[in-house]
Amino acid sequence: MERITTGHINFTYRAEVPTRGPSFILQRINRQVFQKPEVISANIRLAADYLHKHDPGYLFPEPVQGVDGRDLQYDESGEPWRLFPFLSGTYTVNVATSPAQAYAAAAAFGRFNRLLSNLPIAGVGETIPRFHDLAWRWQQFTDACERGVPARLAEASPEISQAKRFSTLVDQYRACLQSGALVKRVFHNDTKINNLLWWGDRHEPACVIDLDTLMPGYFIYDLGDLVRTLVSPVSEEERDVTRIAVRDEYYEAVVTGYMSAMEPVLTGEEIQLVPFAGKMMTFIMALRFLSDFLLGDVYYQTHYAGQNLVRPRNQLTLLEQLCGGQLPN
Ligand code: GN1
Ligand code: MG
Repeated sequence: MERITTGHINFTYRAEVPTRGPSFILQRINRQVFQKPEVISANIRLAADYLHKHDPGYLFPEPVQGVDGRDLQYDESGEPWRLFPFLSGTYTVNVATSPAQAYAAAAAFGRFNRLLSNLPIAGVGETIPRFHDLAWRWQQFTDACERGVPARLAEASPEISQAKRFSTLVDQYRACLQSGALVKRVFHNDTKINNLLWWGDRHEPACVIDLDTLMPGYFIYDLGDLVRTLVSPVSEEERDVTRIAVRDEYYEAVVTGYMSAMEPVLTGEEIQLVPFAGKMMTFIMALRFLSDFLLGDVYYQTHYAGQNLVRPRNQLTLLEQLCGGQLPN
């Protein structure tokens, strides 16, 4: 069994069963993060049934059901595990290498959003409450600034000051919600580029994966995470901030790719908020990584000391560039 370490939350392995043919993706869900894993399963089931009915040809990776008909199995410590079929002939991408690839990725997530846009949200639970609520994440950040590990507060002092300079984005977020411009629909809520599989032969998107945060949300969350992870020539893990940039033609490709699928769904008021999406999601990730560093790495998996400070430093640099080197107004 081989561990796959690109995700920051769950524990994922590729499991080969030589005598049985296909391989599988075996995953232990992180119970600290997903306190109600059954909600994940129920949401995926609801979406799968909806897609089978309305778009039967759409490739949607569902977990394998056990003989008891359940897709979650608990081990003796009460940890939830599940199995996905491994889709052979596919690969993932961590950084976009052409505007055409960025367009295709954004269009694939846009299509996913469109196909689920009429799924009634009433039956869809929240797998992580207030997940992308920027006002709440700001509150968590200010709390972390008060009760964080003292040595870490000192070490991250430049990043803390840098983050505070973007607080007007929180006001803009609150204003967006209060205006009623955003329509709540079912979204993926984790559209980073490596949550998409590509066909190895055609180099086209195969399917969207990592459906743990499939739940009600706003389109700015999904478009914003696409912008955040597709426009820069380096990923959120890059330590050398001089390599971070907003590639204009990629930004254009992300927005047009996403809109090629979602424009018919979005209202005119929502379309006005397109420029806010990337800034909002880049800021929220900077705050979440930085808060986690301050609290002692309690949420995101890290593979070396200081990784949770590298990440917000990276995201704040990207955010500055998304704001054109200016503070947001
Ligand atoms: C986490 O599970 P993974 O690595 O795809 C996180 C996302 C972040 C992302 C940053 C449940 O996603 O919100 O955008 O890391 N998921 C959760 O890389 O917190
Ligand atoms: Mg993932």
